[in-house]
Amino acid sequence: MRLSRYFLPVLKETPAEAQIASHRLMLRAGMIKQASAGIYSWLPLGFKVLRKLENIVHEEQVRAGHTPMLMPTLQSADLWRESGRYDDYGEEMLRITDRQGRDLLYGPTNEELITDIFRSHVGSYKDLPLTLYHIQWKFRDEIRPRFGVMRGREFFMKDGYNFDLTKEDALHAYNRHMVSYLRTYERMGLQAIPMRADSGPIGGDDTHEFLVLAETGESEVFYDSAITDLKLGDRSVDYDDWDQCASIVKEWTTPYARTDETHDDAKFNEVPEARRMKSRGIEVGQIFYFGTKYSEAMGATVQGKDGKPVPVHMGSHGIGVSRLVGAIIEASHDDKGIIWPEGVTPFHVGIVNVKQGDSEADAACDAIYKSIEALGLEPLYDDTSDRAGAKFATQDLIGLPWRITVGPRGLKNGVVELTCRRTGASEELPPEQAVEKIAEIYTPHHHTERPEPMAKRSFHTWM
Ligand code: 5CA
Repeated sequence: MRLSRYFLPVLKETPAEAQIASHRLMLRAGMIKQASAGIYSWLPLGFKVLRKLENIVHEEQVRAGHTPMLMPTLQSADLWRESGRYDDYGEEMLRITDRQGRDLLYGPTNEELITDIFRSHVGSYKDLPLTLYHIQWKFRDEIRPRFGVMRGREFFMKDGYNFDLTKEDALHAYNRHMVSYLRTYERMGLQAIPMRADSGPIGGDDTHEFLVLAETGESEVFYDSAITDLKLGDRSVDYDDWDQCASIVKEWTTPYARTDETHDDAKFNEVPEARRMKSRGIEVGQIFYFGTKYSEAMGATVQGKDGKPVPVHMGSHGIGVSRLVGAIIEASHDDKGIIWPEGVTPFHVGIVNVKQGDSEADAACDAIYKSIEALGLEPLYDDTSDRAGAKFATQDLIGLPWRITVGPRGLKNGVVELTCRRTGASEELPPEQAVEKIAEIYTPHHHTERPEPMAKRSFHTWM
């Protein structure tokens, strides 16, 4: 992409309404614009990151054996009356009446709708296990929307629902979700710690939240620092292997890690003092096992092995996709701007022409641009007539992990400059070698967060 043809409305001033870094930086980098309280337009740069995260979520869900679909944003109130949640959900639910006087609502989650689909089409234990999910906009009329996309009213969420014959089967589904979530967050360059949590309006006893540690997080968290050493890395996971999934879950759930809702001082004090950590965290996902709560209320039964109808065991599992954009920035930025992890960056490399209009510099930039595109990577070429200083500031603000700087002085010596956004380290090298380095950096074997071969990482690999 050439910047002169893109839409990147960066702001010089820090917007007064933004209290935390990610909100400030998303506004300044031209990623989002507030449409009304807690509701945002996703401008091209923000939209690109959102789509990248969505794609990673899809790939990891499909890898775990879960099936994508799409349910609508508007739901019939009648379904929610069946489960009893129409009245229970309270003021957070946005209720709408259509011209026929029918009660609708903008879905805050989809347990009822998916259970209705299930009971209409699935009748036998032979059709189980089944896990269906979608990634769709949700609406919760939060009393205090704040921190930009972090606590929005309209937000983008992956929600998945497992249907199983027995509790044991459903607990395997729970474990499978936990493992697939660990992998998902790692690919995004994040560490998200599963913590025993409270189930709230979703219901059920077994639930974990996934928290990214950050000063600005809304939850208070208590954990054994040993858990921060755990990494899934590139170990291969067989999602049908109950024992393997259970042992990974055990590894992550043995060290103490809880939110303030379930914190237990006595248990926490058993952790050696030097490893006892108290911090704040951003909740980027939550998994639930709630047994037959919805299937009993809504008559979702299957014919069991003995021919008798049995209510299915269910769980639901959510990832806050739009919130993750903010969470990644909270975890990865400096005073100059965002620093994208390579797995989610909107463009792979920035090209800065310090002397636009200089025929040699222009030609060198064009050549680099074309060779990077030929690698299947996306460069963002700043071909505007801005001063070099302004171009660098924009690059630092929008946080592409790598920058190639091209100018007449370097070109006289046959070199360009390759700069790493995270460390600030620069090296001078011939243009072809800079391109080779970029190719090498984005080759999958370098990055455990990106286990898929490059050719398979196009937009629709999960379909
Ligand atoms: N039905 C279950 C699982 S699908 C459910 O709704 N879970 S949840 O309430 O925990 O939401 C899932 C994830 O959505 C949360 O972990 C959080 O990351 C994200 N989320 C929830 N509320 C908001 C909000 N107001 N703004 C942005 N993201 C949110």
